[in-house]
Amino acid sequence: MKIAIVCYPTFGGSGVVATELGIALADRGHEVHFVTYRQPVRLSLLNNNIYFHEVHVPEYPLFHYQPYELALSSKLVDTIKLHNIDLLHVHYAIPHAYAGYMAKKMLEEEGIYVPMITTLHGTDITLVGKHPFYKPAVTFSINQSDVVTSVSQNLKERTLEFFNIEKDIQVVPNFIDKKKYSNSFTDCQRSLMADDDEKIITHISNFRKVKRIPDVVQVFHRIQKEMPAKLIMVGEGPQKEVAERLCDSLGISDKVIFLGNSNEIDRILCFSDLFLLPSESESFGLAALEAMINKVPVISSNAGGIPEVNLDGITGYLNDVGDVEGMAANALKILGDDEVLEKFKTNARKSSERFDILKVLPLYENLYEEAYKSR
Ligand code: GMT
Repeated sequence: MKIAIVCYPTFGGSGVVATELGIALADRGHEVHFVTYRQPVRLSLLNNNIYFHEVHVPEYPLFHYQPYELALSSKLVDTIKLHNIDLLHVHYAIPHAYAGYMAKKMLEEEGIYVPMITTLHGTDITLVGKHPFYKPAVTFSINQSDVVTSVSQNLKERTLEFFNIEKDIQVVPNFIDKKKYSNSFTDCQRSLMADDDEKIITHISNFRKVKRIPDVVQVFHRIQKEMPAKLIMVGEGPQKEVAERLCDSLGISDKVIFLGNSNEIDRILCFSDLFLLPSESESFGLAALEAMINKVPVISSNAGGIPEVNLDGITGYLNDVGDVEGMAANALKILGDDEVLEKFKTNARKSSERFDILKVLPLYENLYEEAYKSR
């Protein structure tokens, strides 16, 4: 099939999922066209089934806000016509489903029918989408999609709760590619980050408020009182400075390493002993899954879809949002005994295989076929 994928090209989970999906589809022989404003961060174009079409938004002084949706829908129309695209898959409802719908309608005027799959990722529903300013347009564009998927059962339920949705929503979870990790765990180079006796605790995110970054620091603060440990903070975002200041005021700055955005997530996770994800809301928690495939147990909140990924007492522990005492106690339960740590590491890796791409990709492919047939 010839598939156009619209996504955010950034380090965020929805962009990562869309990019990895496109790469996997291309490996399976599909022709994949990414349409977005910058080359997605995890995309290398070394595959002759992958194309990238950049959306340009010319600056014009009359506009207080430059009209990205308009430029995107026009680019979609051109790309779909030029490359005879069979199907459009948009990731993150805002504004992609809206722009996709407009492109579909313009193409229909010319007798071209292209089905649209919309994948809901999380904050497009739970945070931004349900805001009254956006809600009517988001509801409309979800209902106008030919197929709607959500990345967890919890996100499906939240979507049905917040919006008046007439469409069936299919749950297609985030995924990892197990075969990429078969040779890992041999050369982790942990000595680059910590002394031999120190445990390494890691957090990776976009440092937005929803991630509850101060809780990460508070949990670590309690852990390092009981055992030698380092905290590695990976990512960039508005709460990074807050975290730096908090580390300073708690006197733990020398034990916390801020690495910024990184393309070497697996290398970092390879030498990590524990992953922290205390989010306020999280539709799935791709970062937790990436930790688990790298044999890293997860201490997380029980928000949103996280319990579908991190299994309490098996791959890590779940606590209520904000319960930093409980999270720290559970972290110490795992880290305090090497045998227990090893058991959790093994469980994390094994459990992550539920989300192997070989299981998830066919779910998308089946939906594509159904949508294509029903044109
Ligand atoms: O985590 C973020 O804030 C980034 C966000 C995104 O849209 O890129 O991630 C969302 O989509 C991911 C991929 O489906 C999910 O794994 C994340 O849980 C979800 N984030 C939230 O719901 C906060």
